[in-house]
Amino acid sequence: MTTNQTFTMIKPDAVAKGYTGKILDQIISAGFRIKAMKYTRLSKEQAEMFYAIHKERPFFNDLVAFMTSGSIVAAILEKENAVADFRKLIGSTNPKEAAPGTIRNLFAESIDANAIHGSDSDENAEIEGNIFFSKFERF
Ligand code: IDP
Ligand code: MG
Repeated sequence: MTTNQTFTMIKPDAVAKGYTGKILDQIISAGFRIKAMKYTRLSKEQAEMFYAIHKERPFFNDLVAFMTSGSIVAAILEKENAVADFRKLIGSTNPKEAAPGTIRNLFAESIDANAIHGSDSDENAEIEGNIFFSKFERF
């Protein structure tokens, strides 16, 4: 099922550097509507649940430590073709490979501290959004 929604997190590196406003501006300018948004901090349990798919990867513990190191901004976004268009807007996982003008190209410095998350499928967008927002928090 295509919902035209995706889920994002502005990661602790970008929030700490004061890029939240600039990143939200890019997202809104690209035509995404904010359906829900929250400034919060992940618990270890939440970060481990969120990234469970990567738990066998060598960087898993570092990833959980990084994602719990500071505040994040979580949001559900809506647009036609949301998942694919948002992945394009944020650019490659490694900012060194991210296309010019993408959010990771502009605001990320390394493959681990890469400024922003974007869901990779409609199914994961639904699962990830549900970790952060109840149905009463989506507008
Ligand atoms: P994505 O965020 O572009 O979907 P994934 O492969 O799903 O990339 O990885 C999830 C997150 O794990 C990345 O955004 C990044 O923060 C971290 N990560 C991915 N690959 C590496 C790596 O090789 N070293 C350290 N961290 C990594
Ligand atoms: Mg991913």
